[in-house]
Amino acid sequence: MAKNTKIGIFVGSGSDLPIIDAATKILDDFSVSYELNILSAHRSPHEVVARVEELEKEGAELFIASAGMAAHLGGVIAAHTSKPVLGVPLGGGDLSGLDSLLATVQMPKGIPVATFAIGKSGAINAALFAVQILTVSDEKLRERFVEFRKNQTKEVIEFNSNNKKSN
Ligand code: RP5
Repeated sequence: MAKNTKIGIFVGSGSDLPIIDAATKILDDFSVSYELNILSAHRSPHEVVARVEELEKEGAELFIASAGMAAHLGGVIAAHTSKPVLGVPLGGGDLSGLDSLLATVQMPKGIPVATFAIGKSGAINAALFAVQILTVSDEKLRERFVEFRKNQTKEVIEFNSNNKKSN
């Protein structure tokens, strides 16, 4: 059964939600459909795989996986789909995210996980990159993305005008 969910988002724990909210906000702003699942590669592996496979059958075009500590979520999802997987490592553990960064980025050849920065910046960039992937086949979305970038630049220039100092 084909639904209209473009992006499957998975986080490993409810404790990850405050960070992934930054990604879903971007997707909301671009009116890109997603489904957010809180399922762990370790604590509920069968449910992760089942939902990834269902989402792909339903028409999802890519996945975002975000987890902390020994973050295997991106790799497990990538192993069960042919769609692109964007990985967002999270801080918060004793190693401040270096653990999840390495666990997410150091994939063995053959099963890529495109890995972003640790934490909120990575979550935002993964969402923006997901939008960029979708712009390849969606001209209207591409126009909105270009507009977003222009506005972002404008904000930087305005901030500079209002705050620069000299003596
Ligand atoms: C990972 O372990 C989760 O993604 C989370 O970032 C981390 C800690 O999980 P909790 O113990 O807070 O549930 O699986």
